[in-house]
Amino acid sequence: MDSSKPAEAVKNVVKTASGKIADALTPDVPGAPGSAPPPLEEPTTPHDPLPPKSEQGAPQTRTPTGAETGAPTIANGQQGAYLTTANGARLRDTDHSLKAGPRGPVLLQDHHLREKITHFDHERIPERVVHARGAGAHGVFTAYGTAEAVTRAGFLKKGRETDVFVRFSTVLGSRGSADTVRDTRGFATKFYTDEGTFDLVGNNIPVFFIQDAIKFPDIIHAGKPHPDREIPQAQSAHDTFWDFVSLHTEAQHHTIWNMSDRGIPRSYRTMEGFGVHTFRLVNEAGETVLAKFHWKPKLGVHSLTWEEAQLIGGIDPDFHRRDLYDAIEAGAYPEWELGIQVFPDTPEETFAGIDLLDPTKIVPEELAEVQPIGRLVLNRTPTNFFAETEQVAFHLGHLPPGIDVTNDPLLQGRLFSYVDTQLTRLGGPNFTQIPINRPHAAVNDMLRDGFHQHAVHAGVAPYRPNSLDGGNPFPAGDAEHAFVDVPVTVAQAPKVRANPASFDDHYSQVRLFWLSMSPVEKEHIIRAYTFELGKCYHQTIKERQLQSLANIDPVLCEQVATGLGLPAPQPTVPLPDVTPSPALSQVGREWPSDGRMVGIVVDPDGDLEGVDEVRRAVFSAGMVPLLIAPHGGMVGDLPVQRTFATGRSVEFDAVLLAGAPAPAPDALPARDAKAGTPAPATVDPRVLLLVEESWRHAKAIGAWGAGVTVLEQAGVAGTPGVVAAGSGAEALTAVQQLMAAHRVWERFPAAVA
Ligand code: HDE
Repeated sequence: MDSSKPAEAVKNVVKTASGKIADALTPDVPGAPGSAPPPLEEPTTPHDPLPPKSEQGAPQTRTPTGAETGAPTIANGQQGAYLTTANGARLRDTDHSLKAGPRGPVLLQDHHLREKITHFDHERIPERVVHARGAGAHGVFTAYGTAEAVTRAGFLKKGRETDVFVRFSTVLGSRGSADTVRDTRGFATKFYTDEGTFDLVGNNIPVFFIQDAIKFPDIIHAGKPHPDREIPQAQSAHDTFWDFVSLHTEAQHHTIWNMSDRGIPRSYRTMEGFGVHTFRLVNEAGETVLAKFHWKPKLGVHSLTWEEAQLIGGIDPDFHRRDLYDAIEAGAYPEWELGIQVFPDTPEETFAGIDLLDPTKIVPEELAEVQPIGRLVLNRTPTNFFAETEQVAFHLGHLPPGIDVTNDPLLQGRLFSYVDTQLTRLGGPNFTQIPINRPHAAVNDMLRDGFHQHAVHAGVAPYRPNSLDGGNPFPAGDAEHAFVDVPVTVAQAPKVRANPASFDDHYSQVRLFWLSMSPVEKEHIIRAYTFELGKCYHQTIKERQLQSLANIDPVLCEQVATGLGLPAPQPTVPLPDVTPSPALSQVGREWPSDGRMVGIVVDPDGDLEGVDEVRRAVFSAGMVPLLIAPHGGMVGDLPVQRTFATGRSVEFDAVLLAGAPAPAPDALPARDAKAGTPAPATVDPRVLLLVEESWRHAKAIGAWGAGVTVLEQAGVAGTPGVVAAGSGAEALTAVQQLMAAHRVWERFPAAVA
């Protein structure tokens, strides 16, 4: 067999071993591990490594100093058909250690055993101290050219395309924690520009808990699990978190965002992103403006419900990373527009009375429009999680010419922290030479040696000035696009440990956020505070946080106090008269449904032809159909992705009922808790649960044919967002229209205005 054609070789083995079924079970539904279906028998004919899956990308093969090598990206991976040592010597056996006889002791001379075990012993590196849990993807950024007037950054010139790598993350949890916890999400983007790498290291929430970086260890120690019992994992619902934020009231603005639906995104694809700080942009003429960066998702901002988030935490803790990878594999590429709010660079560094250096404040979009400057498309998943997502190292100081920092004291501390943390995490100072971090620009930095040095520097004079290396490297001027720190005038002032007085307003924008929410979003916020504070042990901490809520809004405070069984305190600050910002609400607009998951309940005795048509129509509409059947394998000619026993409503954005399947043989309470107590129903109890949960989470539900009777048995027929249609096509069209608003909001009653 020709070993240069590995995919072909494996395909042949698969065909003969498992025939038609293997092909049919892995149709267009994303998520198959490996680039070819595995054969039943262990393959024994040597061939080269399988190619990566078609949707997988990898860092370009650049040298450590940024030069293109022209080698394909798979050259970074394993080579050849045969098992070798780390030094390339071929091995005959890796299953037995070298022993003094089959029953004898293992010999110290077994270099292969020692290499294998020693390397394994050192596979782990320290996880990130924050943002440990994350998922990344490759993509491309295309500039509109609309920022050319305000910045000379080359990658923002019209039509320029720049490779990017984006890493999304939660903040508090460990590397193995669940994706759907209530938390802030990181949104860090590495632009490999030809003028040096630009890292935009942002979050999905536009404000931060603290105004000065020196408080970062405090807020993180408060949010992380308690140091004695190390619980709770990846949660803010505990005493130390609420102890800190109720005492340190500048955290209240970020906290209300976390308690809102923004704290539990539906998907990374449905998150906004924010640079948070104000940056300074410089154009060709040396003129400056202040600016804030925003990412706007093509699919709009959507969130889970708290109940969904909790269920998914157990059912599919990898929900967000799976969603990201599956969407890319399905061709529903996640997309955002990058936008900027632009402000005049005045000595006061304020806009409409808002201090632009205070990272606990936003500038409402109604006051300063977000102007789109480019489009980000994520179109390739990583080939190797560790090499790419784990080893990627972001740093706020990775700035191209045209983008500079401001004196925001939070930003200033971050400029120190990111390089510092990589020294420990990535084991030395050469982390920019790791493939995912290699710049796509020529590097000539005079930094030398250190652990894991990959460059082979020539010359004898890594210093300036020199004559021995002919004077190289030379300083660049404006013509060569040098990064020049903007010569901002620093106002004369005493050296102090203090904040500007404007930083003392901790409540007005929290109130602004609250008043900008729709009634249903307010309900969710009330429930979130009640849940989180309800999890606190100490009454004093709840009372102290209620005081902060009283300073935000009396209705919010009263409602949460009622849930906690405590009296609502009076405000201690005057409640400001603020103008709401409708742009902050997620409700009321319509968005595309690309890459959404549609569950289709199938009855093996029902309309299978109709199911096949609907399944195809879901694919053509850019969504992913998952068939839910009484048993796995095939139903007729259709492959099943979920069974009544393995599926759960929270995986789906909408549900279609193609039949009324009778209780399956495994609908036994003894075997599947979801089967519940046997009921007189003629429909499988797991299907009824699916419909009830989908209804409770305000998802669109459609049915046709016998499926309509399920709606009746579940008691949801005729309610908003529940469609009894004449055909599968009709049901799908109606459900897709409903999905545009994300949820059937009328189903959430609201007690507050
Ligand atoms: Fe970070 N932050 N941060 N942060 N941050 C880190 O860097 C830090 C802050 C953000 O996917 C660490 O490589 C300080 C704000 C993201 O790899 C560390 C302060 C914002 C990520 C660090 C902040 C962020 C990090 C941990 C207070 C939004 C994940 C590992 C001044 C604008 C990046 C690492 C990734 C990661 C320090 C506050 C975003 C320790 C000192 C504000 C998205 O260096």
